[in-house]
Amino acid sequence: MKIFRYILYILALMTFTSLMVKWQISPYVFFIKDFKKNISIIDHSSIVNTEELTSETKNFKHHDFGSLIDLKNTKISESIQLNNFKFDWGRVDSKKLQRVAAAELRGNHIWYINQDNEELIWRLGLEGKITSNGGIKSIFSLSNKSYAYVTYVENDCATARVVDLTSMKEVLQLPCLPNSENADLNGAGGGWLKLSEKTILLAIGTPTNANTDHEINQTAQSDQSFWGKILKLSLVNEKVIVEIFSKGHRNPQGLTQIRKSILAVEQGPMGGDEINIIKKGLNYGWPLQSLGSEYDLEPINKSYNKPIHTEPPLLSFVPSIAASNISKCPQMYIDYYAPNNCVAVSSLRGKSIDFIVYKNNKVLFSEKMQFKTRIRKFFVSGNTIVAVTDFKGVIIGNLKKIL
Ligand SMILES: [Ca+2]
Repeated sequence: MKIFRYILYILALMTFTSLMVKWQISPYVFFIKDFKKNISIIDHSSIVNTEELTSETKNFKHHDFGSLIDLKNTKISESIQLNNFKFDWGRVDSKKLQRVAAAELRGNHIWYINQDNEELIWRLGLEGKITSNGGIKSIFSLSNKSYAYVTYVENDCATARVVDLTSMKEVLQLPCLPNSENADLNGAGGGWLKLSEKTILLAIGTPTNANTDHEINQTAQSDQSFWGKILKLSLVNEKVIVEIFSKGHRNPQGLTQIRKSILAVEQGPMGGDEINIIKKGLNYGWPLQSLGSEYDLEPINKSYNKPIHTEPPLLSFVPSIAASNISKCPQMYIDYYAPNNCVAVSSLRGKSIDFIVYKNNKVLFSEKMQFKTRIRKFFVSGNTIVAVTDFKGVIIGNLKKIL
């Protein structure tokens, strides 16, 4: 009889525990529900996860480049429904924010710098030379120094350089683009990924909208050119050493690491944006191969074996979304779909953040969060996403389970 009562007691306890876990029922459930109704601002405590943050600009000699936007107390005005989640978000406006070159989360603030920031352009000695959509494309650090990847036009030469922002000396000078009059420096890439304190991958594009046979596009296949490559920059004895990591890239604007894989997004021509899994020494095909077409709709070769072997993308976007950035997915989304992998991609033309779930180089499905503004960069911290738009301020929101 005693044992029977004991079993009954255990069963009751198990049922209560599983209800608490599954439906998150607690003795305070009714109180919490009422309380939540009144909250319409972002719970900013989840933004601040300083352990995840690495400041690329902490070594700026002058800390007055760029601007800060306060994300605290952002009002939630919108909600996006996904299959099992919702994303409640709001927007903070900023009149000064345009097309950003770099941004980073700093606690409750986001720091950003526009691509045409006058002060930095002046310090770089490039005033009056930021034409053909040029400007600062990215800022990153190696050891205790910050660097800028900047594109510009000087005496009909469209080109790019990497500059040490402490000494203002260039550590990498790219050659003039051939037939520079066809350059569109929006296509110069700029995605980067820190591999270690002193090593970084920096993605350089082939900046033109001309057809695949144009000399600018052809540089992507040349081992003698840094255009159209993902480069590995290493700081060795205070000197930056540059080597080619992978080739055949068109306009790679974002790089990230998911588990042990390096993933990059690049913009294609008319259709054919790509997510690629980047491995050292491989050829990602541009301009020999693309699932998009020329802008005049002439087809581009679809074979990965002819004329030479090139790597197929993990996923291609047709039509183009103008993929702008790539990062990990929010934590509860990762957990929900584990053991599969998840990567998030933002877009300018598509005005979206897509979650792409894949396994063993195969995409299983994707879910889209549709916004109304072009998204240039985004950050994922826990279940919070902060997204920097073009000209329309900053989006901040939290992913929640619907159930
Ligand atoms: Ca490709």
